[in-house]
Amino acid sequence: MDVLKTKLAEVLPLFRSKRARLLEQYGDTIVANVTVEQIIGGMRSVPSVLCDTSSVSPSEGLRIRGIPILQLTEATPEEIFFLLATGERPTDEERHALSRLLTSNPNVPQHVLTLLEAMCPTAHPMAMLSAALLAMEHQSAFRRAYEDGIAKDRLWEYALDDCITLLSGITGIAAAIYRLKFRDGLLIEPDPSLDWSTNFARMLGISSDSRWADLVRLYLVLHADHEGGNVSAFTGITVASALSDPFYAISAALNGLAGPLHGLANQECLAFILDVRQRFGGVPSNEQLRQLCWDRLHSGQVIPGYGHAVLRVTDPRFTAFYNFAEKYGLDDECITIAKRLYQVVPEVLREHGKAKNPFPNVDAISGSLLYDFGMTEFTFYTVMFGVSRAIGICAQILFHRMVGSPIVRPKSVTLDELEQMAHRVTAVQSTQ
Ligand code: CMX
Repeated sequence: MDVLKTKLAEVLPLFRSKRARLLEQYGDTIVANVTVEQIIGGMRSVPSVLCDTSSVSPSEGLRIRGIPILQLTEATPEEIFFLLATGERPTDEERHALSRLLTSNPNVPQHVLTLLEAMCPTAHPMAMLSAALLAMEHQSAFRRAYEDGIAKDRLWEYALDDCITLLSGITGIAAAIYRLKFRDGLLIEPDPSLDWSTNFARMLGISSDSRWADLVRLYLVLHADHEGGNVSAFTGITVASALSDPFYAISAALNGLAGPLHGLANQECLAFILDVRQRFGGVPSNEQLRQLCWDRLHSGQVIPGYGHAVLRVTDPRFTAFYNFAEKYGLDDECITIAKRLYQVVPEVLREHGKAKNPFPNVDAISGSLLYDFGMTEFTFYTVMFGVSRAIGICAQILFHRMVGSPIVRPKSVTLDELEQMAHRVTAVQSTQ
C-alpha cells in the first residue's frame, strides 16, 4: 500500500464521523439565506459547496487546511498534495515516498503523443492538455472498480490510484505540449532522481538555472487549490459526483480553467503587460500607466489581474510571487511594469467605483516571472496553472469519495419562478 493510501485510510474515520455528526446534529439547521441577486449573479457568496481542502476568506485569502498560503511558500507540491488530501503535513519520509510515486510515470504514452501531434497547429495548449487527459482515461482504475461492483465506500482507493496516475503523467504531457508546440518537438527525458516539480522544470527545457526550478515549484504550490466554488474546482467535483472518474473530472475542470475570467487571465495579463511595454517602448511612468488604465476602463475593458469574486485584499499568492521577485532581484521590464501597475491600478479601480476588489490577484504577476526566465509563449501559462490546479481538484475529489458525497444537483429556477418566489416572500413580509 502506498504512503498516501495508508495515511488516507488513517484519517478516513475522522472525515466520515465529522460529516456524519454534522448531518445528525444540524441537518435541518438553516445557515444561510439566498437573495434573488445571488441566484441571478452566479450563486456569488452562497455557501453551498463542501470543500475541506482549503478556504478563501475575503480579508485574508487562501488557507490550505487552515494554514495561510504565505506560510507554505517553501513547500513542495508533493507536500501540498499530501496536506490537501490528508489534512496533515507529511513527514520527510512520507514526502519522499509521495515524490517517488508522482515521478514514477512521467513518460507520455505513445497514443497520447500521437493525439497531440495530430491536433491542429492552432489548437490552444489548454485544449491539448484537456484532450490528452481524456486520452488517458482508458487507464482508469476507478471506472474498472465501479464496473466490477466494488463497494461505494471503497471507491476512494481507486480514485486515489487514478489521481496518482494522472498527476504523475500530467507534467510529462504538459512538457510535451510545450516542446511540440513551441520548441523543436523533441521531448526531454525525465530524471527519476528529481522531485515532481524539479522534473517538470527540467522537461520543459526552459532553463537550467536553479531559480527556474524554484519558480516552477512555487508556481505549482500557489495555484494548487482555491476552495471549491471557483469554476474549475466546482466543475471537477460536479463531474466526479456523477462517479465519472478523475480523468473525466480533471479534463472538464481544465476546460473551465481555460476561460479568460478564470485561469486564462494570466495569459491575458501578460499580453496586457507586453502591450504596455511595446506602446511605451519600455517601462512607462506611473502617470502614463494611470492614463492607460483609464483609457482601458473607458473603452469597457477590464484591467487583467485585478479584482476577485471573493477576495477583498491583495491576493497573498500575488504577494508570494512579488516576494520571489524581490528575493532573486528580478527586475526585467515586464516585472517592473507589473510592480508599477500594483502602485497605480488599485487607486484607479477604487475611483472607477465598479470592481468590488481593486487589488491584484495571482495572475497580475505570475506570467511576468515565467516570461523573465524565457517562457515567453504566454498561451502556455494556463497549462502551468492547470498542472497545479489538478493537485487541488484531485484532493477535493478524493475527499468527496472518502466521505461518500452524493451527486451534485442544485435546483434551478426560471425567471418567472424566481419572480413568484420573490412575490411570495415580500407578500408574507408585508403582512407581518
Ligand atoms: N477591471 C475593470 N472592471 C472590473 C475589474 C477589473 N479588473 N474587476 C471587476 N470589474 C467590474 C466587473 O466587470 C463588473 O462590471 P459590470 O457590473 O459592468 O459587469 C463590476 O466591476 C463588478 O464586478 P465584481 O463583483 O467586483 O467582480 P466579479 O466577481 O463579477 O468578477 C473577476 C471577478 C475576477 C472576474 C473580475 O474582477 C475580472 O474580470 N477581473 C479581471 C480578470 C482577472 O484578473 N481574472 C482572474 C481571476 C482569478 C482567477 O479566478 O483565476
